Amino acid sequence: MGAREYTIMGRTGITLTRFIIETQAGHPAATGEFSALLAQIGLAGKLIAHDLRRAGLIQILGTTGGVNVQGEAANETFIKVFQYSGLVCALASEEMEKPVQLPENWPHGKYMLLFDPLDGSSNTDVNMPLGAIFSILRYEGKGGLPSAPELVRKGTEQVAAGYLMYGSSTMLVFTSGQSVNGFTLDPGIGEYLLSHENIRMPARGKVYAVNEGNYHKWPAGTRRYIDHLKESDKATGRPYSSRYSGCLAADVHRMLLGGGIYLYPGETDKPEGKLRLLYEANPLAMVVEQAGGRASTGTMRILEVEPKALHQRVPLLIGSAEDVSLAEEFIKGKR
Ligand code: AFP
Repeated sequence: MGAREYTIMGRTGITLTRFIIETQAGHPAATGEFSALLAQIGLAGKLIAHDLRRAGLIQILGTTGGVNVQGEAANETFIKVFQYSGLVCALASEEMEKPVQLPENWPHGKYMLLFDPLDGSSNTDVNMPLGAIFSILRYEGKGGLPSAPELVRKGTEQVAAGYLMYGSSTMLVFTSGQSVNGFTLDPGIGEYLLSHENIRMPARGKVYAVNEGNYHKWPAGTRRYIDHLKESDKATGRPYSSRYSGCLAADVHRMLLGGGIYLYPGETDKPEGKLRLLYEANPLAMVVEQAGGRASTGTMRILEVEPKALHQRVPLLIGSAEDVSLAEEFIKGKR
């Protein structure tokens, strides 16, 4: 049976481990490296979720807190899980200016992992959802470890991407380019169970997510689009509802399941917006596209943006295909 013919049907409730084994069985040429990498991401998620459950107790227990202490801890967890795993040849974090120095005389795999270890970190203090976002690329170089510029690759070159979400449950959602599947951690048994199989986004939603406090800094087209969503029109389901958590992964997760649009546009004082192309926009764009949605800068597909730097920022519109297309029309001045 060829890889293309192999699909997992009706498997809700199976463990992540079994899902990985079965998916790998559909790819006879697979070495198992990729499967192990996904399993390790699941492990990082469990360790971070465990830490976050205690975050609210940190002050009570007198543990020293600092700026973004949970973000640094989550970053350390990712590094510990992968640095000596032998599964990656590069590791780069949104939290660190340069890629992690991997041990030279140690086995390494062919994958490069880029991650945002704690997305929405300021939500920690107020017990709101948090996330982590990851992008996986394959290194085609001949031996040795890739240099930092070799990690700067277009979104279309990603082989897999996904996010972890720490909300009322911990979830792992990812795609390796064929479908998007979501797993929910059962804390009782410490296993991720397939809870959202082959996620497909509605073509349109009824919800928008944006930091509206920045309204007066947005380009005119973006302002007009948001004004449009607030108008009343039964035929097009307006006004839309507004929901914004301050955690990109959580907001995109909402759109993935129920439809709608998330925006972080460019602003007068930061024309490229806030979000990072390689750590946030590209991986979420891959997930959303695989679920039938779209991700755009306002004028072009996110996955086709030619990156120039590891920490480059980009304006982001992401969500249901028809919502993103309409937003683009406003931004391009066609409406
Ligand atoms: P942090 O991870 O630094 O807290 O930033 C979170 C984030 O990148 C994304 O998750 C949010 O959607 C966005 O920033 C929130 O930014 P604003 O506070 O400017 O709305």
